Amino acid sequence: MPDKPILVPILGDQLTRDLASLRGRTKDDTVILMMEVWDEATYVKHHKQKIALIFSAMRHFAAELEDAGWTVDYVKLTGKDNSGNFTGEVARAIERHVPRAVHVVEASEWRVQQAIEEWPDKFDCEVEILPDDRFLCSHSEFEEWAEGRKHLTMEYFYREMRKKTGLLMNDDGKPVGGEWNLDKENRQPPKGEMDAPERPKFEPDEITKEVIELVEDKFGDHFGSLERFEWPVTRDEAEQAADAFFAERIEKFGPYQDAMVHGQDDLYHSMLSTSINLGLLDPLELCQRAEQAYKDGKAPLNSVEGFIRQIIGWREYIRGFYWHFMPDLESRNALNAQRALPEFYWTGETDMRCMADCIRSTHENAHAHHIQRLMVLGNFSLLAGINPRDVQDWYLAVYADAFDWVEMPNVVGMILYADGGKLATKPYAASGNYINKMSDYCKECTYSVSKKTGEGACPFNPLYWHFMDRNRNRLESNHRIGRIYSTWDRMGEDKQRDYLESAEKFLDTLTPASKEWARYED
Ligand code: FAD
Ligand code: DLZ
Ligand code: SF4
Repeated sequence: MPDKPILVPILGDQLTRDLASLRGRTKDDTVILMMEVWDEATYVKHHKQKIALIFSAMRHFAAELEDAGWTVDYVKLTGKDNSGNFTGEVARAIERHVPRAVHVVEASEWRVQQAIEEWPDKFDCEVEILPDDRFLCSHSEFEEWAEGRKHLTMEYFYREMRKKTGLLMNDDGKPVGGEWNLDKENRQPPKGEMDAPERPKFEPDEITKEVIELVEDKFGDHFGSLERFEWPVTRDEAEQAADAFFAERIEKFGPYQDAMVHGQDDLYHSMLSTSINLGLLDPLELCQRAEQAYKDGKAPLNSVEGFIRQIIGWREYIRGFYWHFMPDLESRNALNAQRALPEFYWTGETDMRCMADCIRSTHENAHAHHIQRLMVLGNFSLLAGINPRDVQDWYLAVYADAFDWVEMPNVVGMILYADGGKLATKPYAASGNYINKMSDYCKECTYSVSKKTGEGACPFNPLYWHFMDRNRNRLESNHRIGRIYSTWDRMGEDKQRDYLESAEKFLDTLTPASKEWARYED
């Protein structure tokens, strides 16, 4: 080990060779510290695949660094005297290595960053906290953009990011194709048998197998199955996954972005979020590859623009939004939603075929695609008035790509409108019609999507009006939604009563989930 080195802690979602804290460092003067810690693995009861993915990717990354000649001090979960948290492990590493300074890249999550900010006072050596420049928009750039704006509309942020990166921009400063956003071309319902090619699946190697055993042993009661662990766990594998997406699926990614098909879990989605979030893939490089696919005539503009928008638009915006509104965001509940999360979110036991299929995919793959998260699971959570804390815990626990910074704005802002309309201009509320139009779920469902009320009616139908009615005071003045109340008023009292009673009857059947699914007891 080097004498008085620089200690570089690398967190589980910082698995990038070009990380700011490694850039410019020399191998003979640096000790890299990586820590598997109990507190991170248990602050919610993460899906088993999520823990296995993070530990396996961390172990592979440490091995790659060592092969490249770096000194890595890797603390395993079961390592002797593991203190169970980042601060405790950095303290122990300082004792072991007596570094002259600690260089760490800021955490992506508020909770962890709070702990890191205490390090300069806690430790008897210099601590330098570096910005995470893997994101394209810095905290100060986002603040500058947000300053003085009443609405933080993603679309305007996205245009700035297009200009900044030059992606899909003409020399005259106008967007390629003349329009910034081609979303209206990206809403095709599924057509017949969808022929989406299978994404590459990665067989667990020895490192992953060992981690899977560890997870079964220590976290056996967490939600999720480990039977199909197929995630890329190294940069090489993640690149193979990206290659396959750009070669085989990006062409139809755009048009079928919002489509849902029973049992077809990936469709044309990239399935790259875990690799991007862990740092195995660079978001800008992916967007440049997408742009190249367009230039080479291999993918249409609506697919490429749609993909780029998700990354430099939504992903960057969501991260900026999180830091702008934290820590208050976590406790926002603008619609005063108080219902407990229903048990079926964990068991999948429901007759609603759409919900059951999304929960099955979540259980099997630690993944569901965006429109399933938004318009099925999210829409139900909104309409049923489930409290934002329970919903946040669920989404944070069950998806392999879930980190506070990205899960929370999507849940609190996008699906629940619990931020009072800071992120979305209106709630994404929809009746069964939407799901029927965009999926093949309804045709074999126990419920009838065309039935509006009473026995056998699709629950989304009465729940939609129940939601509108109970939130009238909060939503009526919203010009994007106000017209809906004229339809409601024209229905007449009998019909309205039918809707409200049907909804109440359905809500009464929901069994609240035990809190132990999501969290350990204190
Ligand atoms: P694709 O459909 O191929 O999209 C490409 C990429 O765009 C994704 O990999 C992702 O990096 C980015 N992206 C797309 N939409 C969003 C978005 N709304 N916010 C941020 N990035 C986006 N994504 C996460 O990475 N982690 C989460 O914890 C997470 N929680 C979500 C919770 C809810 C309620 C909703 C509605 C969405 C959430 N998303 C989250 C966003 C999105 O659903 C996933 O990024 C996407 O499903 C991942 O699959 P994919 O890689 O195939 O994405
Ligand atoms: C999610 C997670 C888990 C399960 N375990 C670890 C871990 O043991 N060590 C680690 O460095 N990171 C882990 N993570 C990710 C962290 O919870 C957190 O999301 C990141 O540090 C970013 O703040
Ligand atoms: Fe879902 Fe309703 Fe369709 Fe059944 S009928 S699949 S509950 S939208």
